[in-house]
Amino acid sequence: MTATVYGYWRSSATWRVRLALLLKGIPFKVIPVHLVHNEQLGTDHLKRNPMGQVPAVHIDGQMLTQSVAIMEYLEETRPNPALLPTDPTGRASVRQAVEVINSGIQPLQNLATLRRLQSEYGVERPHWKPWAAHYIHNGFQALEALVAPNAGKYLWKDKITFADICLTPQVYNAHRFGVDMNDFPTLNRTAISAGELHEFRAAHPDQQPDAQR
Ligand SMILES: N[C@@H](CCC(=O)N[C@@H](CS)C(=O)NCC(=O)O)C(=O)O
Repeated sequence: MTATVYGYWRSSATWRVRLALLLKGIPFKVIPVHLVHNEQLGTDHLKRNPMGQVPAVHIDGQMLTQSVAIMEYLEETRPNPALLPTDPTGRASVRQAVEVINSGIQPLQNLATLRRLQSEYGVERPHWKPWAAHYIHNGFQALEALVAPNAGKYLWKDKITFADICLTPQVYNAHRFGVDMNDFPTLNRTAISAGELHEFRAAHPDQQPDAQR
């Protein structure tokens, strides 16, 4: 069955879902939802995702939202190849890395957050970049300390997991917002390794049909 991903080329949460689908070999098509044009807030999309965000994924006859919940669903319904370690400690470690990014960094530099800074508090666009860079830098400092003891070629030993899936788009945003990745040697090294895999190359925003260069 072909899944449908409603997403935006440069959305980090959409990128996570693309990666999980590609790594598990699940066919999917993409329906672009243009975030800058506010299509995420249109009536049709709010029916798919009442948060007014991307992604939303139609799979197995249902609409799912929240990229981490979608990855967990895919892992439970299509366990091979596994994207979580088998042991509880390893799984907790990977999920811990996921949450640092998913709840500790990404929401603080999301478009709606930055727009509200401006509309409600008068924080103009030139200040968005240092705002976002601050939260990425803080989160990456914690993440580097958490993952370094268990990292191998990738964040969890030599195995691609949800942690790499979440890290890759966040590193892309780090570059966009001017964060120096040399401050985070493990994150930088493992993100470069993962980026060499063909699934990671195919999931890159520049390869998406709605990419704007
Ligand atoms: N926790 C959500 C976050 C989704 C999210 O923040 N999506 C962003 C793009 S990465 C979005 O739709 N932003 C629209 C906006 O800020 O207006 C998930 O993981 O799916």
